[in-house]
Amino acid sequence: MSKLKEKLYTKIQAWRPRTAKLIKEHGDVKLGEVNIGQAIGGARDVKCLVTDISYLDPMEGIRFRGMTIPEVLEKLPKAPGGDMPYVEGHVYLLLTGDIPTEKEVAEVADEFRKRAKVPQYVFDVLRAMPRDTHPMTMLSAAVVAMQRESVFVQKYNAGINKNDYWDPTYEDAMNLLAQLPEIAAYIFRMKYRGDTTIPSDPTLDMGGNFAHMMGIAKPYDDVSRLYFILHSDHESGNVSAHAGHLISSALSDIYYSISGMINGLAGPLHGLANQEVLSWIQGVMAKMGGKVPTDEEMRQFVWDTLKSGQVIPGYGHAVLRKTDPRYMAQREFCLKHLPEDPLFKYVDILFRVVPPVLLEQGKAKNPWPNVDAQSGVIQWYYGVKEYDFYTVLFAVGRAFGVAANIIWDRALGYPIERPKSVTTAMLEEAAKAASAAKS
Ligand code: NMX
Ligand code: MLT
Repeated sequence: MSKLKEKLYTKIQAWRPRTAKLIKEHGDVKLGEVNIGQAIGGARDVKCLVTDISYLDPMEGIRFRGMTIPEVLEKLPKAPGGDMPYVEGHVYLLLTGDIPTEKEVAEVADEFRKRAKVPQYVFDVLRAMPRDTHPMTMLSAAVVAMQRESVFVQKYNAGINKNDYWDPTYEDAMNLLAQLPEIAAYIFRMKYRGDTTIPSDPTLDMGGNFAHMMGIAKPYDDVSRLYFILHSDHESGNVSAHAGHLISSALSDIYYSISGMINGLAGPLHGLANQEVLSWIQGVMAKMGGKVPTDEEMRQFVWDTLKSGQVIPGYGHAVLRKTDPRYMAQREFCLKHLPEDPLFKYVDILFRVVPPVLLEQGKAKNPWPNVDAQSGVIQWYYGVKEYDFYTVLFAVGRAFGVAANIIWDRALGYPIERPKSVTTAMLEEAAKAASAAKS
């Protein structure tokens, strides 16, 4: 057993009695009530999911294992010569809740290295797809094609004890995570760089190797590390994390679950917003003939978009009620590395202009930018101008968090998810009864 898996098992054993006690002794304690608005309105604020991997406070933003983004970026061991932590260290943190030592990071890197070989048939599947297929479709297909590799399925069919489900789930998760960056880079080079794919370099860490396989020089290794860490998790209720959890609750293996996670992320209201931001800004640039607009010109453009019945991509959030700290972390990177970039200047103007416009319009509950408003600029600057690809980068990062959640779901024996639905007539009945009680 690897050191990480051993440590995880110790943590799981210590955690299980807490969950068991809550269910057994306090299962009927109320966390809140559900009203009609929530039942129709996408279950906003309904507290019915449990995760300890991350928590999203509306005002503060995400904490991974109790740590804010600046704390995570400061405390995790860093790749030599870089400013950003190893992705491998972040995986250790997500899984165990502890900051790893350099040695522990090296052990995780070694574990990933041993699992990194992507089966040839995955590349064959990708190559058989029409080249103009969206890269998210390719990624999802590649992941689900690998389902035949599932250790969980083999063990399940052999009659494994429920208590041990987490073990083959860990095996599947670590195998998939080790291979996902290469699959993503392969899609990129095959689709957008004339099919000149670059073999993996096993001497590099995950971020460094991803930059190498993308064919992009430093500091893109740091960009990749930052990107994968920032996108890794956003508690359980967002579409991608929830999709992964939901699918895996049926004991579908990690390949089915992560493929489903990718499909959820591919919607324009969720992860695809990062490509929408870029295509939208390109539209502004074309209208402006490339010149940087004044605040007033940009304001007009934002209003035109709203008046045509579209959303402003990269702004708003279902939970956050302030600027997303993931936006701020990327903004800081831009201010350091690309302050004069014309696209960054556009994004900077939007940061000033969009929130007051959304406030004036009065619909969006959160007028501030989310993670997707800033991320494409960095990719564009380092040469990844094919913005269809941006959500693939989000997906690789998100897989680290969702996989950690799924391993813990299996360790704590979370059951199949099955909320109850009602009919419109039942809601009308409930509304009538409430009105009668009031009068
Ligand atoms: N531009 C225009 N209108 C907006 C925006 C926006 N950025 N954000 C919310 N609204 C509207 C929303 O469409 C809704 O309108 P209506 O009443 O006509 O249906 C109204 O404001 C109330 O919505 P909220 O309750 O504030 O937001 P909700 O929780 O329903 O949705 C998002 C959250 C993120 C889907 C929404 O803010 C949005 O569509 N943003 C733009 C797309 C985006 O950036 N998505 C990425 C989110 C982060 N991620 O990576 O997943
Ligand atoms: C995410 O990272 O999943 C998004 O910010 C969406 C969300 O949390 O609702």
